[in-house]
Amino acid sequence: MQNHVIMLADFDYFFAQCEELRNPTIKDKPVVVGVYSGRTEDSGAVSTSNYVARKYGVKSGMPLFLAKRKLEGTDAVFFHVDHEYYEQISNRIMEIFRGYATNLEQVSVDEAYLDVTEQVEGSFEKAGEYAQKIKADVKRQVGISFTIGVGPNKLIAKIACDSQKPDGLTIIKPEEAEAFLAPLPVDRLLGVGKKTTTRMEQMGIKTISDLAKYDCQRLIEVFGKALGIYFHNAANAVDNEPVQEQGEAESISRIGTLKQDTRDLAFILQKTNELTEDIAQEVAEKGLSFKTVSIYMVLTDLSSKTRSITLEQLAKDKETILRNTRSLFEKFLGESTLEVRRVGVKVSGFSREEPRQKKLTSFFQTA
Ligand code: TTP
Ligand code: CA
Repeated sequence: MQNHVIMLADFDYFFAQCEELRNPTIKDKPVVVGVYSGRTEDSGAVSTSNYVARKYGVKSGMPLFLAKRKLEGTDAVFFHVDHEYYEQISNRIMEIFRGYATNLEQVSVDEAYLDVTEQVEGSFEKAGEYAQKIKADVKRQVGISFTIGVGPNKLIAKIACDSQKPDGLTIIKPEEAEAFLAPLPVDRLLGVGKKTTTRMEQMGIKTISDLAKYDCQRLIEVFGKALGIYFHNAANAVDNEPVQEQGEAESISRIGTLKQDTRDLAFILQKTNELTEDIAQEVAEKGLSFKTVSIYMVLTDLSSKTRSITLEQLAKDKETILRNTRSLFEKFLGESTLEVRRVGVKVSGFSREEPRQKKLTSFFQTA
């Protein structure tokens, strides 16, 4: 049987690199892209930063004021996130990738798997050259650099990719896969978070090699059948998930910060109505119908809550979103005594009438 040759491409410091692309003079300066909450000039969080800024200790998720403090005295440049622009760049690169792969699976705005088995005739030697060719082509046409991991399946390609960034290329041949994984900590595997890591530690499992040797039956007892088998296979470098085009975006959402914390329904609805305008427009552009309307709020104690309503039949109009958002907020305010700080609206459960169009829409993906 022929080897599969799978690549994962992950764009380097993506949002910040996009900003460098349209402002070439900032390339050697620390560059920070932030989500500004709009309250005070500096409130918000770092979305990402270039590697120059990272040297000063700037990290994704860090409060912006802290990033500013770390970069004090430098000629750092700060930007507001511009998802639309990053998506345009991303779409151009994905289109180029399509020409190089039999199957392309875009997993986020800056990551995609390419099945290139046929193109390189199952050869990992050829895969190295082929990866360089794709990198050079995208660099020439779009001007963006990225990192590629190559492996016999998606699992190995992903971990290979993470092992050397930026502008990296790491190739793991099938016969090297187990040894490559063996010394790594278990949390490098997709699906092994903090809780699972702790649980595994209690069982004496620290590295992927420990996990690979662990009794599979016992893993099933602890984690359930599906997860137990997944952990066992993954640790043994076994992954048969095909590279396949993903379906629709699962939801369309918008989120915003209120000018002040409040429990006033009219005040909240004023904001959510604005958000709904945007959502309704995107729903119409994409020719979608939705089955579920949800609200999202961050309260004064910074806890977040969501509430959803499933419609009796598919809808596509703005009024349905407005009406259900209103009734969800009315109900929520009746249940909670806290003031509301941020609000969001989301529609999901799509079906489509018109041909698909590619666009990534994130799930309440602001900080
Ligand atoms: P990542 O691929 O995690 O990070 P990156 O591309 O900035 O850096 P690199 O891959 O070189 O390590 O995330 C992709 C984009 O997603 C990133 O450019 C900005 C966005 N993002 C956030 O908005 N918040 C976050 O906390 C993270 C991790 C990423
Ligand atoms: Ca990236």
